[in-house]
Amino acid sequence: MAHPLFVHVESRQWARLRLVKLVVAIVHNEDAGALVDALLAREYRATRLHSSGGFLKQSNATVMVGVDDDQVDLVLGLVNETCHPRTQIVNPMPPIMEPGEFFMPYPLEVEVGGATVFVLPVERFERL
Ligand code: 2BA
Repeated sequence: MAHPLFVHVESRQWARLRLVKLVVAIVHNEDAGALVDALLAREYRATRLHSSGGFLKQSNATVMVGVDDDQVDLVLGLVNETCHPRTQIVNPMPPIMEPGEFFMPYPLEVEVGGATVFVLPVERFERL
């Protein structure tokens, strides 16, 4: 019977199924370069996507890294070292006003990042 951690790849050849995770890190644009460089320096493979935040509607970066299970903490350590929290000022949208009403917009300060990270199980990982 097939072992759950092994897969039959060709006749009489069995390869160990690797337990792989996908680390998805949403980071500040200014930190993304340093994060990708740190990952590549340690020979991790990474993909950087251009993204934007739903709340601030400002550009940020999403970095995807496929790694073996036992490497996840090392990758999270690199995210922690390279991505720093910062505050950003948001100008709130004015509400719908009745005639004679007025709205005094107070800029709002929000803390963004260091990073928002999801770690997902990967069912199958192949480089063909
Ligand atoms: P944004 O959605 O543009 O959010 C930027 C920052 O604004 C957030 O920082 C948080 O401090 C604040 N914020 C977001 N939604 C808010 C709300 N409903 N009320 C008050 N303040 C709010 P972070 O939490 O560090 O998130 C940074 C970026 O990470 C987000 O940019 C978004 O692109 C992503 N993100 C955060 N949480 C997520 C989640 N649960 N799912 C998917 N993406 C997420």
